[in-house]
Amino acid sequence: MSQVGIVMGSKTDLPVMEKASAQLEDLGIAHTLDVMSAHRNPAKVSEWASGAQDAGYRVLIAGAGRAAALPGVVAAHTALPVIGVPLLSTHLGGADALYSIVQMPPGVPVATVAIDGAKNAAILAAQILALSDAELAERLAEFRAEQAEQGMEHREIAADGETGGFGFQPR
Ligand code: C2R
Repeated sequence: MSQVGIVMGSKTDLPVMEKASAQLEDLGIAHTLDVMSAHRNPAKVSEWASGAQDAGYRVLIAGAGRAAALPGVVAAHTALPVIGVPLLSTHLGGADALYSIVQMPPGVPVATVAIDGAKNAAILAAQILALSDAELAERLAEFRAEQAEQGMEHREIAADGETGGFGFQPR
């Protein structure tokens, strides 16, 4: 049964939202990926979000660009935690979606990550699930340790002067 439901406002959002899917895959978390728009298919969004808890989902991730109503509309229809991903668009640089998603009225929260922050949305979803899943908590701890290890490798490469221009001096 899928624990995380990822939705996005358009199939044009897929290249970014796939990163959430890839991260969940890496952590071994069953999930679904779907396109639906609160503006274009409001009845579909309402039906999906209202039934999400009964369908077995534990956390929802909603990505949208421009006038990004989708994450808020999903949150309005469910008691599950909803993570919103504002997506970059050409005209307003993603600030349009960021403001639309982050400024939810009191009472209906959406946990908002960075513009195009689909990977972090997946990690945050995993951290929520890990509160009641010790094995997942262990995998997340390994992920963090590997990440820290890679950070140290980057510092060593930079110290050797082999970076070809990281643009910083390690302390
Ligand atoms: P198209 O590329 O399909 O024209 O969509 C989508 O997330 C996408 O980034 C352009 C942008 O419109 C966004 N969109 C929303 C919603 N539905 C579509 N923000 C919604 O319901 O919030």
